[in-house]
Amino acid sequence: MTPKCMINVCFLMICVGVSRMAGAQGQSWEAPADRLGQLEERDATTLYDENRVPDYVLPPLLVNADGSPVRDARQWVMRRRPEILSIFERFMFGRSPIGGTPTSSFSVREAAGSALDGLAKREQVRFEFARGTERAGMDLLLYLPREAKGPTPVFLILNFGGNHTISVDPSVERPKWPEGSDPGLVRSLKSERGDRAGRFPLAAILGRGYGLATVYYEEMGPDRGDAVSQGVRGLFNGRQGRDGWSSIGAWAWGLSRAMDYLVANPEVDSRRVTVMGHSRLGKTALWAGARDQRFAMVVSNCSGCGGAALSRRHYGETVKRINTRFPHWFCEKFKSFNDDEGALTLDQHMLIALMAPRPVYVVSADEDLWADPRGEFLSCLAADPVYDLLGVPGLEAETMPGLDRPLLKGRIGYHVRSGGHDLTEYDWRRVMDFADRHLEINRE
Ligand code: GTR
Repeated sequence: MTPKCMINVCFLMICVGVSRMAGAQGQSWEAPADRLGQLEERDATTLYDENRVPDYVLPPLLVNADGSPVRDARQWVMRRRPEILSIFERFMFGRSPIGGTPTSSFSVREAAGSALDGLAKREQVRFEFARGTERAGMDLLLYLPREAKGPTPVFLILNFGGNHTISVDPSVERPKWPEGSDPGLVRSLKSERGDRAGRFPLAAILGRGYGLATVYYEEMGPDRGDAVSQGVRGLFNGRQGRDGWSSIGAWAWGLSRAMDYLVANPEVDSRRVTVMGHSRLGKTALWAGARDQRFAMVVSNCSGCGGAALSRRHYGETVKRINTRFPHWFCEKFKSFNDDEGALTLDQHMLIALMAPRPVYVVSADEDLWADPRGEFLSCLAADPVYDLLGVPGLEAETMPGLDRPLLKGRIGYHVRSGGHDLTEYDWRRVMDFADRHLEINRE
């Protein structure tokens, strides 16, 4: 172990210790005992006891692959950052795409001057992706505040059930699937208009001067292991290797295509587009933000294992569990680490660090122990030295804050919210507080 590594490990160990002490004084979050008890009873094979978290050593962020230290911002940008991005590509999310880029075009199918009872303007945009004779596509729904005085900052977020589920707006189109598609295999065929409206508090978002753009994730590639030949990955069928792009890779690629459109839309403030996602789509938002630096800010909501949480902690969902249940989310090579996360030259603090110096916000939930709230916080903490190196404030605290006590000051923001695995209006409001501050939104 290099001396730098030792320092990192000791630092983390001290932090964990201090955080427990602070918790005893009621200031710092501790996993709720009743929830812990429930989970341990339900599933004894999963580690939920903080005292049993193994000792681990995180791969150093500021040491190059050849062992030399990263001395300044320039070395980070020119050398270490590309090195880390490439490690994530090769071992986790896969390269996307292999063997040429598909063409991507978009057309505005509908532009309505008024929607949502006069609160918004609405656009629906169709994307076509082509490679040779193969075709794929996706639909983007954009709401902008109707009274916007200039280009609007926008949140771009994938949705789980179809664009028609995010509000009861009757004019939003359902995704189109080939005649006879099986509703058992396609989530959006079963979902109803407005089903997921609770996760998209549009009045609050638009009322604060933000726009919202969304795409149904499975249009880019069905969320199934047997669907590699469908969606955008289908454009490269037969060309997948062990590091060929994963489903998350495909979804993240789609987010960048959506960004191409937002950049081209003069009503959007394209220098203030935040990519955001919940759960598996939080993992996707992190990967999209790492790959595409046009995203000014990145938000991970309850992303857990493979997202913001440190894999080496083994707490809650593990690499093996996620690779077994969702083998298509990551590339084949990631499975080699099922029983040995320690052999990985990456951990998730490095994914957070790839956002630097841009603002990144991580949300955990009190009862969502499967996603390891503490592991998400420690990941933010371990990413902090890169922000420091780049001369901007990172995480403002060294111990976990209390429940519902957001950390908004530095460019790494964090909160752990009351309740379970979800994306709530409380989360949105804190994320907007953070965005107001760090994207320097001028409301005059
Ligand atoms: C869970 C999975 C998590 C999380 C979640 C989701 O079952 O274990 O990693 O991503 O699904 O995306 O809903």
